[in-house]
Amino acid sequence: MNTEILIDGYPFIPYTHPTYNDKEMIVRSVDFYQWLDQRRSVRDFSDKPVPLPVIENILRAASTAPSGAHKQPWTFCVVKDPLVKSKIREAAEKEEKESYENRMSNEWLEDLKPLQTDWKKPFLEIAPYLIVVFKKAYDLKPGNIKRNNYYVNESVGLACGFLLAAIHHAGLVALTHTPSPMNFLTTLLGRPENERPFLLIPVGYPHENTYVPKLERKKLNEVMVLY
Ligand code: IYR
Repeated sequence: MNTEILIDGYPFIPYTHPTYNDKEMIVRSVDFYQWLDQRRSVRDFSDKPVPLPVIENILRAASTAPSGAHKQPWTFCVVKDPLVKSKIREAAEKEEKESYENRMSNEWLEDLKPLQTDWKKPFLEIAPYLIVVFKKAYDLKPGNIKRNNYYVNESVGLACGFLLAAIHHAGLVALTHTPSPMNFLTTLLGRPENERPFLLIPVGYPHENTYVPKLERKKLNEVMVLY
């Protein structure tokens, strides 16, 4: 049965979604929170291969995120090729070394101490995949016609949030890595002029015996204000 209607000439379809009673909602929301709370940024990866279809599904999930005017202003470059990964590592470490040694403030370095990070990024070669997320500042249509995108940072940030949740759901781990500046990714991956690097996300299994910093999450009363 075709339930599509036209509003001002534009197609609309009925929206159906399950609803739950209060008790069910409490249980579901607690379960979801507890599951998400187990996600951690991981820097020690195993080189164990991950099937490409898993990555493809994770990216399908990420790409369901809402975006300004539904422009979906993102490109996910999936890097599996060891040679490309090693070029990315080399370029990222060059920038990171400069950042750690000369660009980052003392306060910043102090803030990072609990995470014990440094300029060395072996995970960029060890993780089976690097997902390099690009934001599209604008769209390039055939004939080099430029079309605007809207709320690009918000949109791509949301897609990355979905992406991290999908990675966690698949039983894999990731790191939201931001080597700065990231322009080298545009050149190395030969991206078009309308794309800007947004995040570099290694994905894979955690290395066995991985430790992560013992972090406290803010309590609800520190992040929520009820009016
Ligand atoms: N980009 C650097 C530094 C860094 C910055 C922040 I803010 C972090 O939360 C973690 C690291 C790096 O990846 O090491």
